[in-house]
Amino acid sequence: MFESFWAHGIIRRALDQNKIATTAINIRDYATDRHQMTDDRPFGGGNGMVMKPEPLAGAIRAAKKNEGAAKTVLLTPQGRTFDQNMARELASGGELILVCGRYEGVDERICHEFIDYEISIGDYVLTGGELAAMVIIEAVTRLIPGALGGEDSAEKDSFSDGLLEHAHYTRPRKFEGRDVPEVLLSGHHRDIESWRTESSVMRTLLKRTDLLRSKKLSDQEIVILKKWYREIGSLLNNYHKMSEENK
Ligand code: 4FV
Repeated sequence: MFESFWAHGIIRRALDQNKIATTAINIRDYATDRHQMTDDRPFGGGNGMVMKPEPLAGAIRAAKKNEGAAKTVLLTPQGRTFDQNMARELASGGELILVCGRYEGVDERICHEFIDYEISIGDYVLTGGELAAMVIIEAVTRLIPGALGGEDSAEKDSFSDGLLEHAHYTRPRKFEGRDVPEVLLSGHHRDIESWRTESSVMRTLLKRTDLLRSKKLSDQEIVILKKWYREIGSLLNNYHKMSEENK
């Protein structure tokens, strides 16, 4: 899974530019029994299998041998939910050993003795931690300066300033009868910038109000929200006045 993942796109470019280095370690190579078992039945009964501690301990120790200071991360629904802030934290940190579980999960003693962080990519259950690890590698790599190359900067991404990104338009100017907002064709960069800020604020208000609640609003964002607050206020007043008149 990982070889194909990092053979393409920005991960491939970041590897070629030595912005990142990646290694995949096969936990089964550290299985200690002749059947190379990496999972076994849960103590206490129940369905599903649990990852055995010995192969995991062996694999993590091997990884740590190469990257002494690396932090070990277990991908698990039990973990702190991954987001752009955490991606920024990890992008400015050192090496990461991403431990990808399978089956029902890993023996708890591995969590106690070998895991520094538990990270979840969301409240749903995957078959393995691999996809979650890839999500983290992708989101973190995009934040490494130069990893995205000149044409694109992660700075303008959604969540980069705690807001959703503004609406995007490209050619043709008219698509199936639908136009592009005039301001974007005007060449007035300041007008375009304020249109985009308003687009971000309103999309965030409509789609992710929670983000606005947890964000320190800029003066410009407050002006935009107050404008719409007044707009909605006068709409409601007119509505009430009309309903009164119709009584
Ligand atoms: C998961 C998540 C996740 C749980 C059991 C792997 C699976 C299996 N990892 N965010 N959500 N992991 O569902 O990170 O071992």
